Amino acid sequence: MCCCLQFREGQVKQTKDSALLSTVDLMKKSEKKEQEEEKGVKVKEKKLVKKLYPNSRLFRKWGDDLSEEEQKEAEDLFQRYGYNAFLSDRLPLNRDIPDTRPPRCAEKQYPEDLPSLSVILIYLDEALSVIKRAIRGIIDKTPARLLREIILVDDHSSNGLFGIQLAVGLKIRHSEQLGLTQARLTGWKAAVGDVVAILDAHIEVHVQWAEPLLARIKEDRTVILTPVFDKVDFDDLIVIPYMANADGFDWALWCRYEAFRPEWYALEDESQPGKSPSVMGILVADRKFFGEIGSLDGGMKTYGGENVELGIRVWLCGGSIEVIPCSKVAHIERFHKPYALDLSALVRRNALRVAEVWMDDYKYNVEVAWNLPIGNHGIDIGDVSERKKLRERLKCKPFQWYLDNVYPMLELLQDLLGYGLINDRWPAKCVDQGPAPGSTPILYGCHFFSSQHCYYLTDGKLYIGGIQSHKYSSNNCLVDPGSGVSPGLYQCNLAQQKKLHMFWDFKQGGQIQNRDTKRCLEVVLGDLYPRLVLQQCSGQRWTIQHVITAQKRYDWTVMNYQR
Ligand SMILES: [Mn+2]
Repeated sequence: MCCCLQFREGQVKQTKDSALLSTVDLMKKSEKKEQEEEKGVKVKEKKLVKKLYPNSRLFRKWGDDLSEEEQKEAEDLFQRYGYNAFLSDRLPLNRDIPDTRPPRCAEKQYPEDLPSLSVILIYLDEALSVIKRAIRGIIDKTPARLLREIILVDDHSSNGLFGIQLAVGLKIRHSEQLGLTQARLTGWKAAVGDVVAILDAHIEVHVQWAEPLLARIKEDRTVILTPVFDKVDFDDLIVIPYMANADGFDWALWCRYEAFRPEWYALEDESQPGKSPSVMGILVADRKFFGEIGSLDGGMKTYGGENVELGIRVWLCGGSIEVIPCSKVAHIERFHKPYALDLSALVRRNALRVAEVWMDDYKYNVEVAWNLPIGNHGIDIGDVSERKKLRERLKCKPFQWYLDNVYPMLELLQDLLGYGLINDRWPAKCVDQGPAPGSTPILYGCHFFSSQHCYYLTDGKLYIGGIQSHKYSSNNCLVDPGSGVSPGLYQCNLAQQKKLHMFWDFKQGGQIQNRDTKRCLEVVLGDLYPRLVLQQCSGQRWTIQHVITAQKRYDWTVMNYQR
């Protein structure tokens, strides 16, 4: 999938069925045993092999018994693909993977007469055995009467299209690298089945993955679906079961797992489809409906944002998004991705594009999340006029409707007066949340990362170290502990409960003074370096990077109240 599972893994609840996890292990052991039996009864001496790559992530829990030659080959392939292609080359293409669906899924009956399916596998620099295993699984686990074709879309890999033979299907190669969104669009345009499943090529489908998807789309062609991913570890390729979650995002538009709405949990049946604000990137849709609702934004570059754009658009313009727990796909989480190393600049650009077209005045939240000046970010987002016309043509609802009805957990960030880096008379030093986990903010060389992003609110709170996008998350508030010279940083809700001194007076270019204790946040020269302290105000002045003017705040608030 497109998005950033590895960045947001903390969100995921995993089931701990070690029996399932050890399947591949058993498989490996039995293979090894056979090899040894072939070689006769000679008892092999266990040789100690030198570890050539003690720091490589590949060998952390795998590869102890490889020769030096094999280690070299495995490491080379790992550097190239971001996963263990060496092991993949040695596993059967039809290896068994555990059935990780909720138990009730196996009892479900699906109609015989279902729409036909085109499976689109997009890839860039993928190991041949990984692609072949994906194809083999799709052919083995999709009823032949339903599988119309498999389409491979190669986004200009350096290793070419290989010699894969497809009985039913197509191979398409981009003549230059166009990015994930374009690769998905290329596959969709070429497809002829009733339904398209647009997947990554580093996946293995589970048993009966297609039927629940096709049955749901047969019921309602305006629903765009996503299967549930299991994680395949990049090093030992073991399948780790993930439970179903909704797919959400933060205001920077990084994707993240999200709880379903309360109605889903009330069903007490984890095999039921759940509504979702967005998709992670891979998707299943009625082929024609997908076109009617504007497919994907072809102006997206390389990576990121297109999944959120799809989610918002589908909900606002007459469709909906669901996660289907009975359809599972195991997905290799790469250690590193083949696209550009600095993905964040691309995600930022794409996120601003989504904001401009779909978020009305809430687009400012995306600018705040990326620490850009409101209404003046200066970043080229390409031409969005066609997407704006599409929004009009489809008569889509305002973004407020999405916030109210689809993703009410998004925090609205309405009460900001200023945000960004805070610094004082040492221009190269900034207020920083300090070593985590800790509760003492410090002065540190300005590096512009989120540990130095500060937010000053209308009620006098001052957050340090980033701002949360969701109502269930807590920010960290600057407090005056009342004694000592060190300022403190506490979760705002705890600070509020404990009635800590957490409200500050601050105007651009002025002092930062606590309302209760009247002490000021100031800098003193320590023995070696300047230190951040609380003390009797001496008139030290501070500036915050971006100020939200009264006029802008007024527009923004009025806009929100009007709806
Ligand atoms: Mn992927």
